[in-house]
Amino acid sequence: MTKTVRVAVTGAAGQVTYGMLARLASGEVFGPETQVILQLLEIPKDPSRQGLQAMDILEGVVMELDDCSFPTLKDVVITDDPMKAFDGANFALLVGSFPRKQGMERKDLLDINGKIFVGQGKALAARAAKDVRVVVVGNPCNTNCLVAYNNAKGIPAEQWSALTRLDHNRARTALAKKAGVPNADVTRMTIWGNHSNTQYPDFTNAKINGKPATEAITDRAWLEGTFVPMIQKRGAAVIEKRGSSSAMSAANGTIDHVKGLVTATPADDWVSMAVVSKGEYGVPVGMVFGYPCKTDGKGNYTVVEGLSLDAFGKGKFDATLKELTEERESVKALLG
Ligand code: NAX
Repeated sequence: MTKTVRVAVTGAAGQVTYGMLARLASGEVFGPETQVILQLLEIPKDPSRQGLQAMDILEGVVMELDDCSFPTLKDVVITDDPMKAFDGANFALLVGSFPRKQGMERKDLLDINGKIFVGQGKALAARAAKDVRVVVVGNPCNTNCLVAYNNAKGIPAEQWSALTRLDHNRARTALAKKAGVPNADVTRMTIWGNHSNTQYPDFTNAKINGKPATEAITDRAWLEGTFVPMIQKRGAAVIEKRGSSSAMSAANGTIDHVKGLVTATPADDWVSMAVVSKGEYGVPVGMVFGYPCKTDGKGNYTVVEGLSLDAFGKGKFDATLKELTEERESVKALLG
């Protein structure tokens, strides 16, 4: 055991995190030679409230982590103080956020969550390790990432990302099923834009067995009229069946995202991540936008440039860009 990695996780008593923590601790992500310290953040206990609270649940989760007896898990810290949770963190997985409640406008959600991410951005800047990689999962994840990044002076843009990997995985499987091939045969999937129902899962640049996906799946009406809306609304479809939002698959997407950062992307493939734009594909500089990315295995990525979109794709791209522009406008006051 030569190396130690500190992984801060927020929303640590939640459903998504429950599917992630054992995998982070087990060596699956950081390897058998790396010791993991989990630094878990939850909201403070409310003494006026009766019954089980997030901190109680988190204590139970920590008992379970102990009971896994992972040789790679060095320590677990639980706290309600972001300064403590982010102290020396090499990775910060920001999963916790305020859920949308019935009757709430998207703007209200952006506002409540925006404030959480202002504080977490500042705490990350004050306490995280210089090499910290921040991954935002809590929704609306692109804009939460934008807010945190803008309030974390000193943490470079290249160290921030938000999760579109679950959408990527969903899209990949859907194309594989339609083409009747194993999931692994589908490569170069891209989720453009926002992790929301305006995202564009790009079938035009995807490959199946190294050839354009549109050669394996020639039913363009299915691709445009069924596949795209199915991926855009997949989260809602899971809620309808399961009664609660995607958790196992979201945890898996987050694990894939982090693995994607610590493992170089294969030469003939790329991954989907929402990252701080440098203006690629005409997106305003500084916007957190879903792109195809390649990673070097050392936490660094580059956006894959030079892809073209047809008229259908351009329309979808513009729609998701418009939504992110509006989201950015509505949190303008929080951008430091
Ligand atoms: P849960 O409600 O089960 O868990 C969220 C946890 O966050 C709760 O335990 C809550 O106490 C905690 N929390 C709230 N505010 C906090 C704060 N300021 N600091 C620390 N912890 C805080 O939700 P879950 O199903 O786990 O989903 C977590 C987040 O992931 C949600 O925002 C959800 O919308 C988002 N998702 C994002 C996905 C993506 O692909 N980007 C997909 C799945 C998931 O829906």
